[in-house]
Amino acid sequence: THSSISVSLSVPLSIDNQTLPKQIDELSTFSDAPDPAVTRVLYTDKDVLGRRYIKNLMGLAGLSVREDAVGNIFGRWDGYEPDLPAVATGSHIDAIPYSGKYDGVVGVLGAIEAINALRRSGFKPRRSLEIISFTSEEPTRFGIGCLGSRLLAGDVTLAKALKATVDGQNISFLDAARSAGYAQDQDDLSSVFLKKGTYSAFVELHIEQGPILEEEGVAIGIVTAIAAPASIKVDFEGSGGHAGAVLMPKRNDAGLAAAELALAVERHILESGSLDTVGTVGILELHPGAINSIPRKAHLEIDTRDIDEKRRNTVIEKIHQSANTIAKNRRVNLSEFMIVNQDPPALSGKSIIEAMEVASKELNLTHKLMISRAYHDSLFMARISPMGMIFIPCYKGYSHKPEEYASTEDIANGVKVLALTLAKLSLS
Ligand code: HGY
Ligand code: MN
Ligand code: MN
Ligand code: MN
Repeated sequence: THSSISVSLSVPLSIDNQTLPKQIDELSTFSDAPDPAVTRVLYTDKDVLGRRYIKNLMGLAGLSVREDAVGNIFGRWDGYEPDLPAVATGSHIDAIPYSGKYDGVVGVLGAIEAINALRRSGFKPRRSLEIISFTSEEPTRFGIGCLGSRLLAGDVTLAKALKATVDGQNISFLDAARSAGYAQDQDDLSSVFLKKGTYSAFVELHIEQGPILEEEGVAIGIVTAIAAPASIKVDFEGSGGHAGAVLMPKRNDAGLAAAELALAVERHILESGSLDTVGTVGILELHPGAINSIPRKAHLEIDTRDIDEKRRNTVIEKIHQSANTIAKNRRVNLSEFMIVNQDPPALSGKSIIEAMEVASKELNLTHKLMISRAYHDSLFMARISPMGMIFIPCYKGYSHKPEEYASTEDIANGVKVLALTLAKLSLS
């Protein structure tokens, strides 16, 4: 098995602890939010600057760089048996509004540094090593997370849906992609689909986005499964009217319907009886949004996840029932109840878990098996290749906010485990 592969390096792995943190800081300057927050949304000019930055570093690392129709970026180090399925790694550099500078970035810049460290140690890959910087891991612009990796995994429905998808400013997906230099010569996105067997393994390095590793003083998390995410878009519509003149019995307030549904989401989540069931109403917009005008339209978006898919689906059914009941009781119209995605969880590949455990042991790093409550591109890469994830601690588990932080030492540990794991998988 992979784990028995011993990697003989002419010099021990060493991580450049000066350059990597500087690169993380530099990449974070390509942002539409003031420091220390980062906002880098798909296909915006800041995203394009970030992409250029990554492609340049991939080139400097001696990788051959290519991009697909939606802007997934690939940097490849050819092995001495280049026709074998390659070993892939990677993550994302897009950042949701007012978030931090480590989510995703550690798995892209860290992967490039892992390749540099392997080169410096005299390693020669048998299977090629390929770094992927995935397009739009975050749902911010077009409402669907992991858009790039879903397409790589061959999501036919999504490829079709994207031809009719627009963002909040009514810009179509294809026009947005073209404004960033992609999807030039075609609108058939199936060219993005990867052939089965393209990769023999996919490994992603990521901050934990939770407090466990830091609290327990463990250096490395080895992910065994990724929770099942789902997202729902809901619109309520009422007749609105004057906040002073319309008496309460005459109202059908869309805003109150949305507020009641948000609380119903919390109730249905807690009813599941498991701490692994979570739910969030992260978007709640009232229209027209004037203090003295009764909301005639309310738009809310619900994110709910669980490591147990059945339990999560039960919550979704209850939310749908509540939306109908609330609409009836409040005499508003439930004009939209759309399940945007309802994905199964993913399990990590046994052999990949073993390789990561042995690499952590060889590096004398404490490590533990754990689940990922956040979703990642790995969730979809698991559909086309055995997958594994390496977690490193982050400050108080903070993520998706400017206080997100991972220490240089923790990042270096993660990069070393990634480098050694990639080397083992490449020689397997
Ligand atoms: O929301 C998530 O789980 C991921 O960080 N986009
Ligand atoms: Mn994220
Ligand atoms: Mn992420
Ligand atoms: Mn809507």
